[in-house]
Amino acid sequence: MQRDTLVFDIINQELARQRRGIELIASENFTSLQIMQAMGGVMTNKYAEGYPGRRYYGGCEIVDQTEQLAIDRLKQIFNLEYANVQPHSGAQANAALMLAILQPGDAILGLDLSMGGHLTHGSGVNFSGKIYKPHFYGVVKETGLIDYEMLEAQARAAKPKLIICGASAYSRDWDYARIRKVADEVGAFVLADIAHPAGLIAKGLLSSPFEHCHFVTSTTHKTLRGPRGGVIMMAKDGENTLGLKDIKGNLRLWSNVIDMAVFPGTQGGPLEHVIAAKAIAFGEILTDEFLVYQQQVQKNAQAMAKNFTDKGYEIISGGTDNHLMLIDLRNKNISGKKAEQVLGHADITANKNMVPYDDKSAFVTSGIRFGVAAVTTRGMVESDMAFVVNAIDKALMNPDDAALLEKLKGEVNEFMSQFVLYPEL
Ligand code: DSN
Repeated sequence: MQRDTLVFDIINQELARQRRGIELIASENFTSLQIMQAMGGVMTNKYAEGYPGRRYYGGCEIVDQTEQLAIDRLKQIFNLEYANVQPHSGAQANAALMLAILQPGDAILGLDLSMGGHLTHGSGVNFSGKIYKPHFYGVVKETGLIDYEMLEAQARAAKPKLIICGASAYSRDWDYARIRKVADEVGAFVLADIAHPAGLIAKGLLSSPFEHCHFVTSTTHKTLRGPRGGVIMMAKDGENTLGLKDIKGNLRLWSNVIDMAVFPGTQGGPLEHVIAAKAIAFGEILTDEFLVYQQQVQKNAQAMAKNFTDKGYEIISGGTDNHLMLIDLRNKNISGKKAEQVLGHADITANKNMVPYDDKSAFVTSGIRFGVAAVTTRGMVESDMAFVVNAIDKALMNPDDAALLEKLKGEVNEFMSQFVLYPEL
């Protein structure tokens, strides 16, 4: 078959874009070459509905090995009793988990999307807000911190079956014990969606949700630096948290119910090429090198936050504990939408984001979100944050100066050339 140079030329353009720009989208990262090789390999050809050792297709004995490795390594990272590595994404992980533990119409309580939450935590445009009855908590206006009192009041009033903690644009650690306490009081389960900070949690740099939350979901491609995908985890697959019996009268474990909710409940054939790549990523996470990486992520985020604060930018909550920060641009007279566009002209990639109590729509927004996981993988250290923040500030202060932005783009490209990305490609 003739090589599709049209598509490969486009892919090469994407490689060039990734190499020359400053990548600050908080949910992105650069995987290792071996992870990408696994994703582009022969395991994409295999159908393997079911789980290792119990599949609906023949010829699964090899992919069983990589899937089992992925499960075992993930269990080792977080000290788990149960892991499902098949969810195609974080949204799929949340959909399966909710299918497993909720009935349609059950009340759920999550962080409001406009306060930093996620679509799958009850938004009206998502399955979670259509199938279940969503209630929300927010952040305190003055501090930008999770409003635990509001969360508790909402939990007592709405009596949700599930309380969800976790966010897409929240830069602080969570008080999982406090959430579990009110959950026990009202008879709710707790789900921690750690998609964003999972890498920091894996290395003990942020509080662990596992001892307090019944269920934990994550993506694998953000701070975990693996392939695009999702996982569902439990520290304890406790029988007594379920109480359901199967047709033979045996107590059913949550692990069985969740496995069934992933396949056949919400997905068909697992992406065994991606699962092999997850296994590699989890092996990388188990190394000391990954601890050094996550420590650098945290240092870079704090250095970036300080540089922004020194220039008069308003970071929601005043700083960051993790890899990201959300900036309210209203005192800088530029919308999130315009800021995203202007930064794009200088090859700096970020995304507009609503800030808590925003007066602008989700399409315009008053805020912008920055994360440092990707630039830290490129090799940046704290001292590099001054260049990055200066470049951002220059662009945002001169949004309509095309010549200045063009010159700045050249400076950004020159700066990024020292941080070599995928030299083998
Ligand atoms: N859309 C992702 C993010 O950017 O945070 C979360 O799914």
